[in-house]
Amino acid sequence: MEKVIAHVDMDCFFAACEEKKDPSLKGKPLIIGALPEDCRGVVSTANYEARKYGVHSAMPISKAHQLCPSAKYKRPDSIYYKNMSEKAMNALSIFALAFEQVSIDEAYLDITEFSKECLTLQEAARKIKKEVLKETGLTCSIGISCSRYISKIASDYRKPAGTTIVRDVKSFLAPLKISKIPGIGKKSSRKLISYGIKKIGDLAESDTFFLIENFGKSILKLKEIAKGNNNDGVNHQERKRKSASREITFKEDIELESCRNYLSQLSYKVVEDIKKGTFKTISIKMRFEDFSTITRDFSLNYRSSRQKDIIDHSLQLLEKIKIDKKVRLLGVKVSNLDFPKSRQMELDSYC
Ligand code: TTP
Ligand code: MG
Repeated sequence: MEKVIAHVDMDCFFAACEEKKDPSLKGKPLIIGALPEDCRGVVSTANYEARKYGVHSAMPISKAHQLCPSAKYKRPDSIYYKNMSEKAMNALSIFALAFEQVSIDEAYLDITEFSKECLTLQEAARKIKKEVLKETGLTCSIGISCSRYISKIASDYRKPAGTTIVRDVKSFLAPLKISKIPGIGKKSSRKLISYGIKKIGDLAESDTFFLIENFGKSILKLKEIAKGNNNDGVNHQERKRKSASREITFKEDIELESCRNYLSQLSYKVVEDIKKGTFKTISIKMRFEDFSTITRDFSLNYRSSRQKDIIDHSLQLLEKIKIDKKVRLLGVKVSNLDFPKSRQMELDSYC
């Protein structure tokens, strides 16, 4: 492959984040979105156990409740998901010559150079997945091919935690349902099926004049994709890091006052992460024994890169917390980041 494009998509992202936050949710059906008592509203996502009952994204919550009344239902925690997304994207971007995040849980990576450092594309995928798992504790699925469209289709092919490498594009695509092509919505796919075009291979073989007459000229790009003639690359975005954070989940819940002993270790790692960067805002996060979570932050009126500032201010934030519960997780974050030109260039050349 001349150009190697990967599409990475996190597995049942919102549900996986909730399972990470509260591991007791694992292995049982979990539905994120509206709650059944809301009556209205839809499913944002469901974990794979709930999907076995037919529950899927955008389904009315009342229908989901009929199909799977025993599931746990949770409202989305957008701030937490954005934080996890940021961690996943940071982890992914180090492998990419060009990097393009396209939604909260998916990105395109041009890994042409990185793949040369690996013996096989399977090994490249393994390393990327391992890094994402290390940084987020979550799994993702990867599709790799010479084109963004094909890689997007491929990342969905073996979910969850799958890797699909496509070399012979035409024969990979031919047996897939027409709806698998990004850009073909429900309406178009129904119309194509009504003309007997059920599989991507059928579209590839369809008469061009017939297609234009019935679907307009824009279908021709999709026909070219169906024929395997597409090598669109990654639209590179500059990636400026917005925050850096480190957390510890304790093996056994600890007393609140014992948290102070971990600030030095956490802040050291945070400073390592941003290297020569500077920050203005320092935050701490605590999750208690009952899984309730709080965050507190403080903004300096100057830029700092010093570990001591993080320790001093997180200690002050800690001392103001008067909650009589044991602590399960402690996190330290710095945000409002800035990097000197050379460091930004280093980051940019990485991407
Ligand atoms: P997706 O990647 O489409 O779905 P997913 O990550 O939950 O599952 P998969 O393993 O199949 O990739 O979407 C990412 C997140 O976006 C998803 O976890 C929840 C949110 N989302 C909605 O809120 N509404 C929707 O209709 C969809 C499709 C997703
Ligand atoms: Mg996903």
